[in-house]
Amino acid sequence: MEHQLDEIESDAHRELVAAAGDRKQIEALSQKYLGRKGIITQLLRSIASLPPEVRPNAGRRANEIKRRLTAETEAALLAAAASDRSRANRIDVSLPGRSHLCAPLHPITQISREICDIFVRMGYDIVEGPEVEKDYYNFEALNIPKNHPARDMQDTFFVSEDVVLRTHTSPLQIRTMEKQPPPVRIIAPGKVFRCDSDQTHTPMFHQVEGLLVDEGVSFGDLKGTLTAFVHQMFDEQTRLRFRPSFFPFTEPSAEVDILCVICRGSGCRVCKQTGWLEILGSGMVHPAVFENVGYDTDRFTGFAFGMGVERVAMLKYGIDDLRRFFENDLRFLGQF
Ligand code: 2NL
Repeated sequence: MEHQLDEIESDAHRELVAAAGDRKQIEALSQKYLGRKGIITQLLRSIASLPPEVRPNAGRRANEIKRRLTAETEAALLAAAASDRSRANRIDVSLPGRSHLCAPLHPITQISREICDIFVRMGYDIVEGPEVEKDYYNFEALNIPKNHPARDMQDTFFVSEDVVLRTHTSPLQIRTMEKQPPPVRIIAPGKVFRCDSDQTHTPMFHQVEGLLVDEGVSFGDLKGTLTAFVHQMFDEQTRLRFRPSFFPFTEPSAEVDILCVICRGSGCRVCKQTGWLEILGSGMVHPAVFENVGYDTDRFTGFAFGMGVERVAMLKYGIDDLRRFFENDLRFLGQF
């Protein structure tokens, strides 16, 4: 009897292992061994007719086997259900992939980043800040007095008497200088606002300004830095010239022209027959600006510059109408 029980258990175990993952087969095996007419069930019934001295042992063994096989069958059914589920969730790697429509960055964003990257490689830090500014940071601190034409209602969006939409990103540079002593090497990109709208002006445009302050900074440093910038932004062969100019916040001031990228200097409609295109304004920081932020003007000098991103983008890509950047025509924007 005991030998018979061992054999039944090992047979059932072997068959269950072979049926792994197949729910129908496992259920059939459960019936075959544990069902109402199953082998183990019948065996348990037959124990009653055994001689009394072997009955307890045989009964215990048979019940043990029944318990073990029941547990094994349940485990096999659970495993089969789990593998059914994972088969249903299986990924068909032969299916064609779904393509994603990936938009390029707006050309203004691309050019703004390209300008900043050139200065970041020279060791400048990027600073960003509020588009709504106090009159003080936008004008007063920059040596633009109360009666200056730049403050005219025609140029500035006023939020209240002493709050404006910034007309340049210089307020960020004033705020930075207020917070830290020299040396300062920063680049300030962002949106700026002027109350002006026609063929060549939009009420909002983008600017990048730069500022460097340290001991012994000269106009030669300004020329070298801006020449390196133009050569990286356009190409190494691009010729440039520094033309005297005026800004209230720099002295001396210079505007930088590049040789016309369209006619190469011979004169055309784009350069208005001058052969040159203005790309940025610059100068040595006015001592009055340094005094406003508490910098020692005997010890420190610096240069600053500013450029319109739309203008640089138009020159670089040969775009003739500023409004293209704001129409959101994907056929135009997708070209960059
Ligand atoms: C232009 C000219 C310029 C500056 C911006 C500046 C900033 C500080 C002090 C002194 Cl905090 N200057 N910025 C200097 C010269 C020119 O921009 O044509 N921008 C579009």
